[in-house]
Order: sequence, then C-alpha cells, then structure tokens
Amino acid sequence: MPFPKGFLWGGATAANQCEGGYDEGGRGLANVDVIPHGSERNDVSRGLRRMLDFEPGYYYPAQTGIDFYHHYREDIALFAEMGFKVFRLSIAWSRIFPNGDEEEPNEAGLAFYEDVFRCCREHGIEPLVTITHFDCPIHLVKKYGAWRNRTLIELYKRLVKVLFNRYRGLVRWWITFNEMNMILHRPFMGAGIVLEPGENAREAEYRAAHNELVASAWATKIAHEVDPENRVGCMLAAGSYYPYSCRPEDVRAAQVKNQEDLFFVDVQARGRYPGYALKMLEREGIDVGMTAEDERILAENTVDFISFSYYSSRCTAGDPDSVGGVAEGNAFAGVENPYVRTSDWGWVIDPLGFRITINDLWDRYQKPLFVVENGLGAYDEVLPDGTIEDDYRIAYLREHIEAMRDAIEQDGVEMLGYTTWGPIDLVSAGSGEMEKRYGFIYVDRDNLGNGTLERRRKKSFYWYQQAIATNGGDL
Ligand code: BGP
Repeated sequence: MPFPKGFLWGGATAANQCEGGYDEGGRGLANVDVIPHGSERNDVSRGLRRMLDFEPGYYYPAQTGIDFYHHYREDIALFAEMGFKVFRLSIAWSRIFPNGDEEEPNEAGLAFYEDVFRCCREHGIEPLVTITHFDCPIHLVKKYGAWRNRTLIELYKRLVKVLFNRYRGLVRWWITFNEMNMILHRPFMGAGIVLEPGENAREAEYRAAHNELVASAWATKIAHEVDPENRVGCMLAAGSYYPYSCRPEDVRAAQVKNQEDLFFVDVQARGRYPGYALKMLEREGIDVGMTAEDERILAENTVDFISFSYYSSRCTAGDPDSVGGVAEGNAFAGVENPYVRTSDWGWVIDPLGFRITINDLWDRYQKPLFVVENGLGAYDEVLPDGTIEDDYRIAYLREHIEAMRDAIEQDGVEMLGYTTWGPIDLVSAGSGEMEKRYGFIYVDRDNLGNGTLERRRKKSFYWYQQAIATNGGDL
C-alpha cells in the first residue's frame, strides 16, 4: 500500500473565503473583508491602495462567502460522505477578538468554532486549524499598522492562549500562519500591510515577517505547554523555481528565488535566520528589530511538521528579459516555462514539479510534510440534467496524487496527509471570483454573489470518495 496507514485525506478552506456572516455573532471587520472583487483587488492586496472600509460601488465577496457560517453542518456532512479524515479550516481572528486588542474574547465566536469542531468530531473528522489565514482585524491595521508593529506579537499570543485552552482535546493539529511568504507578494492580503507613500516596502514586509515568525514560535511553545499532544506546523506557498536553462546564471537565479521563499521555513524549522537572509538584510539596510529574546524563542520552538500548498512549479532566469520577461501567472512572478501546460487562469500545471518540490522540502528539513493545498481552479458547467462532469479536475488531482505517491513510495518521503484546496467551491483569494472553482461540491453562486447557494455533488465528488476509500489505491 503506497500511502501509509492513517494517512490524512481531506480538504482545506479559509474563513474569509467561505464563512460569510461577516457582521454576525459579534464579529469585527478584517483586512480580507475590504478587498473588493474586480480590478482594484490586486492593488489593494498588494498594499498599494488604501481601502480600509467598504466603499460604495464595489462588491466585497468575503461578506457572504458561500455562507459556511450557516451551512457548516450540511457541508461537513458532505465531507464525511466523501470519507474525509481531516478538514483544514481557519479561525477568523475578528470573531474571537473583534478588534484584536480587547482583554476578553467574544464568546459567540468561540462557541461557533466549538460547534464546528464538534461537528467534525461527530463525523470522525480531525480538524486541522489554521490560526491565521491572511486575516487581521482592521482595527489592528488602522491603529498599529498591522504586523509591522511588534504589539501584534503580544495580541497573537493572547489569541492563541484562548484557542489552545478552549479547544484542548478537540483540536490537535495547528498551523500558525497560512503561506507566510505571501507577505512578500501580497502584503495587505497576507499581513494587513498598507504601504505608506515613500515607505521602504521591503523593510515593512520583512519586519512583518519577523514579527509573524516570532509570534509563530511563541504559539508553538504555548501549544506544547497547554497540551503536549498538540502538533504545530508552518505553512509555505511552495513550488520550486526551475532555472530556465543550465546556464550558471540561470541556476543561480533559481537558487536565490528559492531562498527568498524558503527563508520562512528555514527560520521555523531550523530556529534561526539563515546566513543568506542576514547578509541580504544587512546589505539592504533593513532592521527587523530582532531581540535576544526573539532569538531564544525562535531557537527553542521549531515546528513539528512542515505544511505547504502546491499548485505550480516556477521558473526564472538570470536575465529574464532575454527569455521573454517576467509574467505574473499567479502571485509568484517568473519567466515562462515552455515545457508545461497552464490552467484557464494561466497557472502552470506540473505534477512532476510536485514530486520535485516535495523532495526539495524533505531533503532540506527532514521533518514530516503535510500537503495542505493542491487543486485546479476551473470553470464548471452545470449540465441540463444537473450534473457537473469535471473530468479536468479529476485528471489534475490524479496526476498530482500519483506524483505524491511516487515521492512517498520511491523517494521515501515522510508525509502526513493531503488536503485539496476548496473541496467545496469558495471565493478565490487571488481574484475574488466565485467562478474559479476548485470544489468536489458545486455551490450555486456567481462572481457577484447571485445564486441560491445550493450545494451539488460533482463527478469528482465520487472519484475522491473512491480514492479515499482505497487509501489512494484506486485513482
Ligand atoms: C493559496 C491560498 C488560498 C487559496 C489558493 C488558491 O495561495 O492559501 O487561500 O485561495 O491559493 O488561489 P486562488 O484562490 O487565487 O485561486
């Protein structure tokens, strides 16, 4: 059997992309709520445009999401029907502390997640909880400048103490921050950073990164103190950079790009800043504000496992202009790789790159890996008889699961589990669209929020059910 016994199959979501109910249960506003759908989205999530409240004329998809807030029983029952062993979801910080800096938590928010976790357990599903999936209470953005400010470390500690104590015995698997390296690409979406005119963006981003790294190490320490059974992971938006060619300049460029992302895991898995990062910060005159206590906390509290998302491999060159220039593709800019396919959204499809990325992470860290996002965003069509024949999604997932199987079976990688992104259709983080669908479960809702919200099983629903039932034996 290629997949280990107890391998954790499941799916992954994020609060702001599916919950909705943004003003219910005492919830406060967050950065992710005020990122509009449409052409402004990119500017806002890059932190270049200031939108700290709802403005007339825009549609804000996070306000309603897919209304998981009211549908979670139905949705979790559907996940159970597919045989999920694990369900990854995130906590909206502003449900627990509406402003982020209150002394006491909001009981309605705590009770909501307690119900969700209990519901998972009733179905035999293990919750895997991301404490922060891109969200930051808007009050913390306005008052402190979000994660640039060290105050957020203390506020985050307050948050995690509440969570670990309240959900002790109910939740065992934790991820501190989703895709921490997103700070460097989408600073407002990733860490609530709005760049001030003339501000050194790199300094703001690396300060935010440092504060999140320290907060994450504190959370790891507190999690282990509250319950030694807790398992805490870091989370990387992964996808190794290939050199465009074997020219040494291209190989070197790929190495540098990989280091830029792996920096985050280097700190969280090894407990210290790597030399290349220290030198880069020194060269650029960036002071992240490291204290002696930070150094100690980072060193003593490395993560238990390494989780990551994988959608695409990436490619770069020493001189990008000589090979067609840098294209956006997704948040990770690179040069075009002529050997791979792309999705409807221009995202590279590269299953072998998945195996390569898995091996790169395993070789570097030798800690158990957890794939917590993988999938294909695609347009789906509901046929007149009500079915959705998403064979393209099945093909993508099959090829990627096979690549992961090869990494386990042939390369000896230790892998804890696999959760597909968006097992139920949800709002896209990158574009705010609803019609970029990842799910096994279709949700009747369009890009502007119209639709009945009815849930419908796609063809892939039954395919994944069979894949899980056979522990990956029948794909
Ligand atoms: C990751 C995020 C997710 C998710 C996914 C797909 O970066 O962690 O939140 O959205 O990408 O991206 P998109 O929604 O832009 O298709």
